[in-house]
Amino acid sequence: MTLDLEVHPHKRFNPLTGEWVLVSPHRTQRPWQGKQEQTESASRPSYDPGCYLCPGNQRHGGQQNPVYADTFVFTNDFSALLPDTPALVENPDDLFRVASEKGICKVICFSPRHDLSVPNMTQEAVELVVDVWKNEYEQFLLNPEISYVQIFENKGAIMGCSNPHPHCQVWASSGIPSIVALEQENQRKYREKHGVPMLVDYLARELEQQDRLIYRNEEFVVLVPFWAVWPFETVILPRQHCPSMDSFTIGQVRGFADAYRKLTQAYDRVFECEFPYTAGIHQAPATNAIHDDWQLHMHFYPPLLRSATVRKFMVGYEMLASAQRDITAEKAAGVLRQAMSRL
Ligand code: H2U
Ligand code: ZN
Repeated sequence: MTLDLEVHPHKRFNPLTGEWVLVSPHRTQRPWQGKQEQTESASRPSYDPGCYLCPGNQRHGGQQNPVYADTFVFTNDFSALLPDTPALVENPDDLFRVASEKGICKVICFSPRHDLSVPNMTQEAVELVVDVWKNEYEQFLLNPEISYVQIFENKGAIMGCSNPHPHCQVWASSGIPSIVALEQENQRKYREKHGVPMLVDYLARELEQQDRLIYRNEEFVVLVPFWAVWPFETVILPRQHCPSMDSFTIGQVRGFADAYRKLTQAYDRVFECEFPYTAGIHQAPATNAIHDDWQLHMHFYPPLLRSATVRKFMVGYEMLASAQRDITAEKAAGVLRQAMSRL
């Protein structure tokens, strides 16, 4: 008997992180009597007087938002990283190690409209968001205190999003965060061994195999990674080698915005709800060194599994032993392609 990836339990390797995920395709049949999530009400006012992100409103810190017309960027009033943290000579203690970390945290409002989210914003409006991301990355590139810029979006209360007003966060830090450092080291090793950036090779192979592809335009491809952990996890990958956003052409800004919109539109169709996720861009450190090992990409980690109200829990085996998934990446890609065809 040969191993059938659609039938038999198996492990898949994530070359970016060096971790394995256990895939158990036979397990989706099990009954579910556990937690049902609340579905979020889709109808919201276009302006909410109680929202701290709406134009003209006051934030918790006492600051007042301008009456902005498209995007709006401000320094997070409750920043996790601060620019003036004192330096520390790292002690050599293997058990109680401490390091200083400086940084700047910002919030980016995508639109003045409280009721919108990326899938129902216009292409032009999402392009402005991508332009802001590019601009933020470029500004931090000039700041010698900053090494890495993490752009991320928490969408939906289930993912810890504090407010439905469309927004994302930027945390720029003096150090390289752990997951990014891991991806960096694995991309470095891959290019050293094969002479080509890992994700450039990977996309070429996915374009040949086709079974995990969801969407493509001239500049970007959306797919379910072979090693996906979350049920409907996806990644947006550039077709060209592109370590970071500062080199984005107008065509890439347009293509990235299009891929981001189409993917989130398809997500909303899967269970006919506002599909929650955490998404974020991984890219080269914001320093002037050459980062040719890097290929920029955007991860989407949505928690829903069976319906708008039943999520995947990362508990038990996942917390103690290894990540695990029930539906295969290929099945998930099929569902997402189906949803994409209904747009
Ligand atoms: P999340 O929805 O992803 O939590 O992002 C909202 C951020 O907005 C959060 O980090 C900040 C919170 O600190 N915030 C302000 O900066 N000012 C406010 O008045 C409220 C929330
Ligand atoms: Zn609002």
